[in-house]
Amino acid sequence: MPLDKKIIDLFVNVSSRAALAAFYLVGKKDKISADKAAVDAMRFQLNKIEMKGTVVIGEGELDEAPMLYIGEKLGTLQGPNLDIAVDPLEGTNFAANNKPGALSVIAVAEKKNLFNAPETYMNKIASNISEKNVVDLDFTIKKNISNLADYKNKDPKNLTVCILDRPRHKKVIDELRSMRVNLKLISDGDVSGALLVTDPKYNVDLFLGIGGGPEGVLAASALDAFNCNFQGRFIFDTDEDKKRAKEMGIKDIKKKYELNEIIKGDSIFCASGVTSGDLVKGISVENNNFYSETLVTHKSSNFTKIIKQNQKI
Ligand code: VTB
Repeated sequence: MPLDKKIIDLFVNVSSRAALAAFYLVGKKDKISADKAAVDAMRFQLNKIEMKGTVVIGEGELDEAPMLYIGEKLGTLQGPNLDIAVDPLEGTNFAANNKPGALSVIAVAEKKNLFNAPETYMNKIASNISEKNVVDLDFTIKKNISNLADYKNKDPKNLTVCILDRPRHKKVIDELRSMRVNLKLISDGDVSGALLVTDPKYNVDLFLGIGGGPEGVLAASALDAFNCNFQGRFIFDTDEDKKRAKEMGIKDIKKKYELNEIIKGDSIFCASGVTSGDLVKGISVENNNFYSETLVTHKSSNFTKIIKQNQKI
């Protein structure tokens, strides 16, 4: 059953109020407080919504975190049964250091339709090509780039790949450089990194690399509404990770997840800017009002839009 379009505004309110709360701590060099402010605001707003909500992706696992933990029940406990994924402050470093790109992010789907992701790393690939077998997580970098170049009828030197700037990506980055591919190296924030493939105006043809698993699921929720492609494979390095995967019901820990295995059915995704970045502008406050920008998607109504609001604090 599709999610009622009327509830979109409620979730835009959740992410924009969380962004406002984090905004007050932008540039304070205190990512923990900024994150906590966003968590508290998100939780407060979510609890006002008429729904039986369950956090499937949150700030911590089970009893680890006091707030917005996986399994936490939210809302008035009347109304639709919803699964909720949150990243109240995606890019805590950006907020702490007053750098572009901090976001408050939430994704919502009907119960059992949003993947319950463990807090491990995930190897990801995203593009705006919905056909299979053009780019694939299991192809070599070379094959992905040459397929993409053929598909887009572009020279590899005119393709741009977005990837987190991490030592673990050295080999991939070196390979891309040797093919003269343009790089967009990001220091954090791989939810927005993945979303740069959604519109040619961002000039990113492919997103790839290893980042947070929860961030992968959040990005996939939005990419689904843009009819883009995403694949991800969790990385379970330690015995503890493997144990946790088992507890979460993941049988094949090497499985490559397709987009429609991560997010099913209808969904709503909202990402509000805390600081201005590629996707949306950050919060600004004037007198008793605040201005926010939120990237919103609603899968079933093909809705993908940046909602700009000016409202009372
Ligand atoms: C990414 C990014 C996050 O963590 O998932 C990244 O989206 C991955 O972890 O903003 P490492 O920093 O350990 O590489 C963040 O940068 C921070 O949560």
